[in-house]
Amino acid sequence: MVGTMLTSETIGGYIGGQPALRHLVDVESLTVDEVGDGNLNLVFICRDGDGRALVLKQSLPYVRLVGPEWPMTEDRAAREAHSLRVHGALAPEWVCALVDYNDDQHVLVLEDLTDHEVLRSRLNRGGSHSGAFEPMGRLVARILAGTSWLALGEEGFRIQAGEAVNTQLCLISEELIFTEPYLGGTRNSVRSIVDGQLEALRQDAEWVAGAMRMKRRFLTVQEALIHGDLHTGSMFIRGEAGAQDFSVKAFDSEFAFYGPIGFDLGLLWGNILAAAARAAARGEIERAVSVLDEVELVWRAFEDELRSAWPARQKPEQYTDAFLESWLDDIRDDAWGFAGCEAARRVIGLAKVSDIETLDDEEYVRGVEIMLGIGRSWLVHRSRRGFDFYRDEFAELLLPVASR
Ligand code: SR1
Ligand code: MG
Repeated sequence: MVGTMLTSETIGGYIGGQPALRHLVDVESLTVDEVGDGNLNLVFICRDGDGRALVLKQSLPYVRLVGPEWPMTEDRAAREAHSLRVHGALAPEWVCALVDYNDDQHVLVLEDLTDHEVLRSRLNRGGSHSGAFEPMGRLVARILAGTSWLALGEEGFRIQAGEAVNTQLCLISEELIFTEPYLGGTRNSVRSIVDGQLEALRQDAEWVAGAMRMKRRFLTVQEALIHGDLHTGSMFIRGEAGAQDFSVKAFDSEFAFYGPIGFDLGLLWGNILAAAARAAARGEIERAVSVLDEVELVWRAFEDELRSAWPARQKPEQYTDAFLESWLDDIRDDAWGFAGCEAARRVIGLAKVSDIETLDDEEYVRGVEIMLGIGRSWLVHRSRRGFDFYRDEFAELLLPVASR
């Protein structure tokens, strides 16, 4: 059903009409801010005179970034509600809680995380990354351990995967992440000062074939109910690592579907690279190196959490310890490939990242060189190279051009 679009003026009436919500805030004293800065939806923060708040998110029948000329199913709100419930049950400490979901009007009511900030914003202003990514590596492992066939059994797994089909949102990813940056498209753009870099890449058959390989993996691997868009703009953070109020939470999982778990890890890695490239481009060399170290920390956390969950799997006589080792190898290989695609698309494609876009021209050229250069290497070599190799390759790009 096509619902009515909420506005700051109508939202009090909406909350007042919902038995599950009207006791949570005082609608008479409500102040409402529309704060949606993502690419797709409306987001309202509704706070009453006593400071109690609800966060409402409504999916529009089109892509907000582009406008009504790009229609988009509002069912993505149901995909998000479902994944928030499932992921939240597996890792309540690392997932934004869903308070309520109205399927008729495609409205999610979310935990008030207004005391957190979006991780990308923190990183862009030079804030601490310490401890920010490890919980996400653990979350991805919990998702894998809790939604794969090893948890649900083979029949239950197929049923869950069938119910989580998310065709239109997957199509966005197929086009924006795996097709247009490599084969061209009217939605691509870069500043003209890097046209030469892009032109050289487009002639690179290995790079294009690598991306098509990852598109095949994205289309055909059905492993777990993945988040589907796990980047630094889909993470909230509060406080500093080690402090009592430190908190990291994933949100915005409307791209969720049963897909390759390496995609969630790869998107994290690609966005860690964006933050590292930003620091490098601005001459913050130490920070750049320590941000990039988060790539390996994510992997170690993921691996550690998955190994801890491993004894509880179904059918251990079939899925042996040797199977786990080869599965981990496959996941890491996928993660490198997906990370390489994410790095390229966040520079070239429609949905760019502020880490790079807010750089001045001179910094931008350096940032793009790192995103496209390291991204290419990750995509083409994947697990044929390792963390140390990629760290060294990144460090090499930090040297002045004359001394490379
Ligand atoms: C049209 S949607 C563009 C991008 O925004 C989302 O956050 C996803 O990353 C998607 O690819
Ligand atoms: Mg989003």
